[in-house]
Amino acid sequence: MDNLIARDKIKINSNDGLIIVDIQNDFLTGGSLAVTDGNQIIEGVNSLGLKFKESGARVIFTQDWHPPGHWSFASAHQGKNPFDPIDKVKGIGPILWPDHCIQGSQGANFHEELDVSLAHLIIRKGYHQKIDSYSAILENDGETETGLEGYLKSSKLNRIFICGLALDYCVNFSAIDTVTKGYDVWVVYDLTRGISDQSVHEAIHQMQEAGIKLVELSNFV
Ligand code: VGL
Ligand code: ZN
Repeated sequence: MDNLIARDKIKINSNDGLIIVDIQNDFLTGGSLAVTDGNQIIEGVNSLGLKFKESGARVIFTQDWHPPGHWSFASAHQGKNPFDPIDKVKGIGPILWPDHCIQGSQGANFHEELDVSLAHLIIRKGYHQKIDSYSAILENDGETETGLEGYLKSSKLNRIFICGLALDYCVNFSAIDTVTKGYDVWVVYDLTRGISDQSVHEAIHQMQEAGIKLVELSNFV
């Protein structure tokens, strides 16, 4: 892994944005879709977020925000179990999930140690009953926009850093969409954790192919 991390020293400027993806109770210890060791990134995310804010850059949080009975939940499909693959349903998949991040629930709240006061923007996604949204930019139907792109554009950002959960889903899809929109995209690897080793492996490969760079907290000066 070490040889995939860029060695660049990064000085944050006012055209930079940090997207902090889905650090919500359901993705953390005790949550319904807990990501292994997810809690370990919180302290570093807070310190990087502060660095961005103090450097005049933008800090954006995303929040997975599903209505009860959302179609990404296995419980909404007869005979399906969490983590079953699903295809052929536009806007959903490739995986069905346990119920998680239900609007207004404790599981959907940000972790209490996450410094959400750093936020310039909080973007909620996945709130259409029949469309999932792994990406912070485009929902899984490939056409419904979250609105984040307009914000990036009007804030004149050109370099976007991404951290949070989960590396193999929402971080990966957000990074791919952002680079596709023409931004210079960096994933802060040690401030992410993934759901499964196999899909993390695939996600890293995809990100490399797409020209997304990996860095670590220690790259920031
Ligand atoms: C996520 C699965 C379902 C994520 C969200 O934040 O990566 N994964 N919903
Ligand atoms: Zn979700």
